Amino acid sequence: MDNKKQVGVIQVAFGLGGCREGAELGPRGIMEAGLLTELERLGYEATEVREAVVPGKPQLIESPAPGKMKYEDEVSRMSESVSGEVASVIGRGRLPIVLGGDHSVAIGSLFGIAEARRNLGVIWIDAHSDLNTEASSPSGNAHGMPLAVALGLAAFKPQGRKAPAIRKEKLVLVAARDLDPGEKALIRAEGIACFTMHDIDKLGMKAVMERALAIAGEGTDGLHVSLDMDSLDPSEAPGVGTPVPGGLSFREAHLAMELLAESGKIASLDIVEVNPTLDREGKTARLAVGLCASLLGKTIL
Ligand code: 6HN
Ligand code: MN
Ligand code: MN
Ligand code: MN
Repeated sequence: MDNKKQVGVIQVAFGLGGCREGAELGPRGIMEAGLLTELERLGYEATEVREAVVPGKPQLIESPAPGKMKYEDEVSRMSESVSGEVASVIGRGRLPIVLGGDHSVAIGSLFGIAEARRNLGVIWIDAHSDLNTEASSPSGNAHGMPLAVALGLAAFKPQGRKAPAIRKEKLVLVAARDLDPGEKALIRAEGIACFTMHDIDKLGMKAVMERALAIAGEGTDGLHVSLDMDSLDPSEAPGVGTPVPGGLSFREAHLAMELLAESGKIASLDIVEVNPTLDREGKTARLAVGLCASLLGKTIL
C-alpha cells in the first residue's frame, strides 16, 4: 500500500450541489480548525495542499427541470478537476483527503480514486444514502446523487471517466436515517449493505464496523471513507445543510474512525458538508478535524 505518512489535502470550495449556501466555505473552515497542525502532530510530513478548480454560480440560472440534476454543468466541471487532483495525489504515493464542499464533490473523488484502484471498497458514513438518480431525486440536488453516479445508475456521467467507479458489493452505508422512497427501493433491489441508526442502536458501533470492514475491506485494494458530517447528531455537528435528528454520538463517530484506522486499509478520505455559516463557533469544523485525526491513527493513549 501507499506510503501512509504523506497526505495530499484537496480543498473543494463547491456548494452548488447542496440546497443551502455556505458549504463552499467548508474547506476553509476545516483548515482554520487546525487540520494541518493535527496532521503534523500525527507524524505526516510535507502535507501538500491543493485547490480544485470550481465554477461559481452561473449568471443565468436555469429554472430547475424535473428529472435533471441542478447545476449539472458546474458539477461536471468541479468533478473533472477533483478527480484529476485526486488521481495525481495518489499517483505520487500520497493519501488524498478531499475537503468539501457539499457531498457532490465525492463524484470527483470516487472517479479519481477508481483510476488508481479499480477494486475499491467504500464506507459511506451519512444520515442519507446519496443514491438518488435524477428520476428518483425529490430535490434535483447533486449532493443526493454521488453514489448513484459512481455506480453508473444516474444519467449524469463524468466526462472522460469510466463508469461505474465502484461496485455495489463493496459499498457499505453507515448511520443512515433519512432515505427517500427511490433510495430504499434501490438499496433493497441491489442488495446494498446499509447499517442504519437502528442497526447501530441494536448492535453497537463496534459490531457494525466489523461487519462493514468484512464487506468493504476484504478482497479490495484499499478503502475509501466518505464522511458526511450530517452523520453525526445535530447536537454535535450543527453546521451542516441537511441535519437529521438521531445521529451518531461524538464517541460513536470517533470509535468508527478508530476501528477503521486499526484495519490499516484506509487509502483515501472525504470530509464533506461542513457549512460554517450554520455552524456554532466552528464546532462542526473542529469535530471534522478530530475525526480525521482518529481515522489517520490518533489514539487516546
Ligand atoms: N447529503 N435525499 C435528499 C435529496 O435531496 O436527495 C437529501 C440529500 C442530502 C445529501 O447530505 O449529502
Ligand atoms: Mn451525503
Ligand atoms: Mn447527508
Ligand atoms: Mn430526505
